[in-house]
Amino acid sequence: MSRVTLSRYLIEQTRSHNTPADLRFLIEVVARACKEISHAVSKGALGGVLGSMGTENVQGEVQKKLDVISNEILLEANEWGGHLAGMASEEMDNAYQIPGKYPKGAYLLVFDPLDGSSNIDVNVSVGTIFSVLRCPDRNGAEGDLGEEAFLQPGTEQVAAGYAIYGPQTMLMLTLGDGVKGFTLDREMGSFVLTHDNIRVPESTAEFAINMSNQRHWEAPVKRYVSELLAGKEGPLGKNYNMRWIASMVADVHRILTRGGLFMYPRDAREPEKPGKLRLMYEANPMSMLIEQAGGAATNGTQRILDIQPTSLHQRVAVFLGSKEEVERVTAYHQD
Ligand code: AHM
Ligand code: MG
Repeated sequence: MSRVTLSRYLIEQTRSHNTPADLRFLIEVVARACKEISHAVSKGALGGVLGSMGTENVQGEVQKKLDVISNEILLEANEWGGHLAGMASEEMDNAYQIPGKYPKGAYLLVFDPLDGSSNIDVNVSVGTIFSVLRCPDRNGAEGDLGEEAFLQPGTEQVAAGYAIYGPQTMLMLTLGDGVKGFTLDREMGSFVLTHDNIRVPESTAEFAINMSNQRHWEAPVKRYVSELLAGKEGPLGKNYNMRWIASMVADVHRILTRGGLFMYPRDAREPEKPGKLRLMYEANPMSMLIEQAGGAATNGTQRILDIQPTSLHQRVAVFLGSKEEVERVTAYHQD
């Protein structure tokens, strides 16, 4: 049987679904950058890439060396090809301008270059999350691209995906027509289609949440999780299992593979922030993937993809995964 590489899949999409050639090129370039990041991550201590930079990003988080390296790999790979009007990332305060010497294109790329970076030094899976939007018409305006061009709801994403750097490096991708999974063949250097029709089962008996924050949660989440923990004898009448990798990419990957529910609710630790995870480059791309695989994603009160962003690094509460459980915990917020 002939193998379907990412390149071949994208060319077939161009023919059958009119995927524009520049979008195809964009995804190819992102995938190439992810291969490079995968290589850097896999070297670990041998590459001198572990540990911190001694700097903080815009959100006051300590930057790991690999956060910065991954960010640079993505910027350098994507700035010259003429397919982008701008980029934004977890690691940069403001929108990244395409240097004047390069042509500009129709799309915006938003990414978390290395998600779950607290796990890098302990050799646990991390990943790159990305979201592709169209650049709004600038009516001939010259000059720098402002943050407002990026502030589009998740429903406007034309593509979303992540690369996971684990025992295997995989790329999970949606162009709005289901979710495909590609595994990196390291000898050939190409991503090969290995997971053709990814579906999240509607019901599940597995959930993921950082239980250490329990005392800070809001009442609906406290109620819901206590019911999960009550198991067969409780109101839900079944035993649940729990997993928490503290790498959203790895937790979402498990859910895309065998179902489950992922929760990062808002909590009382920093009441002014509506959650920990970022809307534009974590919650939105993951929600698009999960919905495209038949699951659901809300912030407890509304569909994540419908939220109108007001800033680039905005945070959001996240409940995503198997439909039945997402609907249940969302309904508890309405009670
Ligand atoms: P990061 O982008 O700084 O790596 O933070 C996001 C990560 C997610 O991958 C993960 O789900 C979450 O933070 C874990 O948070 P906690 O350490 O509070 O459990
Ligand atoms: Mg992140």
